[in-house]
Amino acid sequence: MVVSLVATAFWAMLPAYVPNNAAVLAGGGRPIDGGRTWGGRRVLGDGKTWRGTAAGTLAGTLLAVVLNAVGPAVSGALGVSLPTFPLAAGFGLALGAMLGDIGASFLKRRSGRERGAAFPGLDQLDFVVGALVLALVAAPGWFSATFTLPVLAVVLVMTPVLHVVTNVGAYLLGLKNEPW
Ligand code: CTP
Ligand code: K
Ligand code: MG
Repeated sequence: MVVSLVATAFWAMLPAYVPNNAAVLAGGGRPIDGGRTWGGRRVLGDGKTWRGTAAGTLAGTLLAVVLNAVGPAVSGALGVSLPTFPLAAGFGLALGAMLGDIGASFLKRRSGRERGAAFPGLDQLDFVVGALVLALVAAPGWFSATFTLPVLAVVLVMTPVLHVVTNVGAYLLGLKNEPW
């Protein structure tokens, strides 16, 4: 029961977990805000680029396709029934994760935080909220069948933990400038 809940939550959120990490690897080039400022501060900052956003969205969407291919084998091995992703669901999770992160940068700049500054709470959940909202809009039937209340609860507890672990890991590997 618990194994099945955690496995389902993790699997269903994988297309939302990967985009931020793909963006770190692929980031660079033109910032989305084109350098524009608002109220004396950057709208988003140099940390939100077109390339990173496109790469992250593509990576998450492609991962959903791969998960669909290997899902039956993994489901069988674990003895649980893992969700499959309609294309709209994978794309919604991936793009939503990127948009949530971009929205958080917008709020960080408005509150005077420079690029790379931490915003505890927001940093760990921005992309989850974005991913869930866009998945709900893009694939409402799939969303309600997959994200039952217990699965949602596991997602909200598990994601911040995974986020901290992966970001500290990326920092230690020299891939990220800050451990958050
Ligand atoms: N990145 C990107 N495009 C995005 C998200 C991330 O290019 N949409 C890349 C950038 O190189 C960024 C790095 O991934 O610097 C780390 O992402 P993140 O921690 O989200 O950005 P920060 O640089 O910390 O900027 P912010 O304070 O705005 O979050
Ligand atoms: K971030
Ligand atoms: Mg950061």
